[in-house]
Amino acid sequence: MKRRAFLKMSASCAAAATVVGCGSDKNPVLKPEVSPEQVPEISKLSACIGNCFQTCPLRVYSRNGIITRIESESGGDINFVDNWSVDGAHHEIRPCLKGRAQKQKAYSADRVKYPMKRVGPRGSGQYVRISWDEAINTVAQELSTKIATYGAQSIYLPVATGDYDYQVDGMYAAMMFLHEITKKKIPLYIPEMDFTMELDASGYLMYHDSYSAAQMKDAVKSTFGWDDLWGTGNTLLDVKNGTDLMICFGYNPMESRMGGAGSAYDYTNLKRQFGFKTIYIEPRYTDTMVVCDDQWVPIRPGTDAALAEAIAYVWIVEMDEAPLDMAFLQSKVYGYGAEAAFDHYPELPLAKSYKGHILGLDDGQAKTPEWAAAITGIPVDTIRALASEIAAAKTPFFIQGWGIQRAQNGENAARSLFMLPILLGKVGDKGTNFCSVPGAKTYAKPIVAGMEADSVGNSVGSAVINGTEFTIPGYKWLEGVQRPLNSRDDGLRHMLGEEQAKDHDNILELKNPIKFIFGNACGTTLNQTADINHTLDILNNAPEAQDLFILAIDHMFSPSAKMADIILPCITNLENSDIVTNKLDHDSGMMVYSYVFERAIEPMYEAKSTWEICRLLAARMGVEHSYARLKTQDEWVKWSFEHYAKKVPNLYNPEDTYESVLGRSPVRRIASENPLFKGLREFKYGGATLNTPSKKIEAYSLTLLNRTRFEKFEETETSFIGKYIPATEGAEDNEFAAEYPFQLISWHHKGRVHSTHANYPWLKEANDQVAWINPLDAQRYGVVNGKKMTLTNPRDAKMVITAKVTTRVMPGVIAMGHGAWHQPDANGVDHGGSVNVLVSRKASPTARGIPANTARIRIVQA
Ligand SMILES: Nc1nc2c(c(=O)[nH]1)N[C@H]1C(S)=C(S)[C@@H](COP(=O)(O)OP(=O)(O)OC[C@H]3O[C@@H](n4cnc5c(=O)[nH]c(N)nc54)[C@H](O)[C@@H]3O)O[C@H]1N2
Ligand SMILES: Nc1nc2c(c(=O)[nH]1)N[C@H]1C(S)=C(S)[C@@H](COP(=O)(O)OP(=O)(O)OC[C@H]3O[C@@H](n4cnc5c(=O)[nH]c(N)nc54)[C@H](O)[C@@H]3O)O[C@H]1N2
Ligand code: SF4
Ligand SMILES: [Mo]
Repeated sequence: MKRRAFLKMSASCAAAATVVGCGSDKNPVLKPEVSPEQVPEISKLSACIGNCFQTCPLRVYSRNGIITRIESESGGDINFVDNWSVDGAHHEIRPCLKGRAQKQKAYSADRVKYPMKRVGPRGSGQYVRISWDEAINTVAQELSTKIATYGAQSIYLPVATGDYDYQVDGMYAAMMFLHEITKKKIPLYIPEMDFTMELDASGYLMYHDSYSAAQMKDAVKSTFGWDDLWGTGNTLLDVKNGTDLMICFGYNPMESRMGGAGSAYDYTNLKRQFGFKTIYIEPRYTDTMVVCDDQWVPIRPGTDAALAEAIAYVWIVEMDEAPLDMAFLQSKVYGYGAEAAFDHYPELPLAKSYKGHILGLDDGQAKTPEWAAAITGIPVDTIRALASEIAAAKTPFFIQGWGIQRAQNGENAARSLFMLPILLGKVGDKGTNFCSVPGAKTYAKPIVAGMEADSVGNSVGSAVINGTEFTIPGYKWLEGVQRPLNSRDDGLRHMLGEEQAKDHDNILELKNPIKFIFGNACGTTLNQTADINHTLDILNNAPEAQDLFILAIDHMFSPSAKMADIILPCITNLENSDIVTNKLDHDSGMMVYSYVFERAIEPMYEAKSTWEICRLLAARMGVEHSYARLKTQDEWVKWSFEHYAKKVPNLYNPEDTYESVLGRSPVRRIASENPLFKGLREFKYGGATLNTPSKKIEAYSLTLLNRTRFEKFEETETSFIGKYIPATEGAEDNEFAAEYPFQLISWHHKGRVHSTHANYPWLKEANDQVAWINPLDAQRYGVVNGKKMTLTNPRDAKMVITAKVTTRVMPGVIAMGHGAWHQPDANGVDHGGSVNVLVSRKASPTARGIPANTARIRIVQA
């Protein structure tokens, strides 16, 4: 945008601003004192912070304090040569369009400029400006009152990923602060020593599973006994060890790992070099297929498990178990067939085993390709051909993205897909993968403002700050607002584990509903949670929500921020400084990198960092000393760098200091193998065992069986073997299928990271929010490409959205990118294309995760 146009826009916002955050024309920050042309352009190294996790460096140019342009970082580490890309020495961590468009983030008309107080219903966007003093006093007062009245457990830190990459600031600052105001000692009795020790814990409520991969994490635990998902997938680089076939279920790195150091780059390069074939099983023809196509097998959403079972049927029955690794199944897998009793576990008859289910001994239905064809929409011949092709592969690399598990029967589907490599015994071997997202060992969040986490990459909340006493499945928060959650029905957990539940009739229950939501960088209070209309209704009208207080710390007046009672203006990454380490094993590709980034521009308006906001709250509540521990935010960044550098000696040079690395290009190294994946090899060929009750891979999950002692699962939806279970509002839901003929799915779109970046005009122009519909369906329902159509679901929620008529989506499915901002009209009809308006609400059975890809809809005829 031209500068003049920008100033004009600021002014017009000011004229319109009664209740929203557009600034007044008194804004001092944006008015340069000399003409911009007289001042030389300078550049600073910033970082793209958020939940895409690739944390690309941004080279930000500015003149007189105002950003002129953002480019990729082209310097650095010339000695770094990767050994997988064609031009390895030049492998740069290039930002995608979202990174480069962030000038429009800094100067967005949607920015929150001052502390704001809500004066209308939640979601209405009616706010008035208040002072920082009033805001801090009110929030501190609310926190104190809620803790005194309802207990610390009523303070909830929700799934909120907008500033995930910060090391010192952001979510970690919020956790540090909440810890300080709710910390407690938890007694742990050690019977062997007849001794009770005291553990440090946080008293506020947090989540143990997020919106990303709760069902997958549950599936991994149920099958392999791993407590976490991170550290489990094989590196893509391992394809050089002979991978001859890649089988991808719902895997689209070209959009969801699209940065210069993301797996999209690795994958395309490896494919070019090693030439393995890929089969993609997907309802859509994705951007990844556009670039790296071999074979697309369209599948109805939520039915991958049925395909997996039919492939297993062909291998077991039609090929007489020939492709199976029987020695492996017998010695390393529990429950492929019948099993003898052991410990207190009863005998497992054939009918209840995996094989028994495939044969139909349990339900009278053999899982033939004919059976699966009717469910999946994949022709019988294709299923048989897939089964033989996969069986013939020597080194198959199975990948499963997370779109499949982010569904109402997601954990069953994920486990069912794990069975393909397990049956073939292709587990832990070089060049294979066990049907998960590929990953690599990167450096974890090693230092969080003075607290050390472990080196593998603990998930948020488990180890970063000692652990919170109680955690809930992240998706359950809205029910948590309505009633106190418990361990039996809701999966509430205690930091000491399930044994704690025994004391209270096998139930652990919170004392009160959630009364305070600390929404820092949070979109899950509305836009990112299933069934937006329901969320609005509960938060506005439920009796229990009347004294609920929601705080938003955000830089945008996003739809979710507008649920808050008070919104505090946060600086953007461009106004902040922190240390970057690419951390989660699957999100960035096979490169490890780190850098310390500078403030590219000064903080704008009255915005402050989350760290600073928490410091003010801490001061008001008398815990500033223990929160800040005599350091400023920048001093903690410095401290973190120094401790990080010492901890990871191969990354930085010994002579590097904070001062010398601040603003310097990233250091880069090649990532190594994931530890848990490596563990699978030791499990297969060495004496290592798994942390499951049988100490083996569990085709029949005793882990899950054990959980039934403490938790209540819906019987019809839960299975101890990974199998296809029809979902409510899923592919086969006949109650809805006739009237709501389409299944709706969403994907993680290149134009946004969830609802973040959704409002920059450049990005909107480049990525029109449209709904994909197949030409056959369009013709049948009179839908015209580029014209609006109205979609509705069984709860009568409605969305008006532009149709994109394309063969890239299979018939019977409508698909759109997730994360577009909710824009309801006066009748509550969404015009923003925010998919969660239409998504179903019912949580998945055992992980209790979001059913994001489970929805039935119809097109409302004009
Ligand atoms: N650009 C961008 N990148 C991102 C994000 C973002 O918002 N934008 N988000 C980040 C985060 S937090 C996460 S958790 C990851 C998410 O990573 P994923 O969960 O893997 O990404 P999705 O796009 O949700 O799903 C992957 C693919 O699964 C397909 N799919 C959906 N349902 C089914 C099904 O039933 N069967 C099959 N076979 N395929 C199905 C979708 O069409 C999609 O192409 O991405 C990360 N990266
Ligand atoms: N239907 C459907 N729903 C989904 C998904 C799906 O695939 N389909 N995916 C799910 C997944 S995997 C995830 S992880 C969740 C993600 O959902 P969220 O974690 O809620 O992510 P965002 O929607 O990006 O919300 C982040 C908020 O933080 C703000 N923000 C961005 N950067 C900063 C910052 O630096 N500081 C502060 N203070 N605020 C900032 C943004 O303006 C925004 O309001 O969505 C889930 N919801
Ligand atoms: S959104 Fe992700 S890939 Fe794009 S610039 Fe930011 S960190 Fe890099
Ligand atoms: Mo996610």
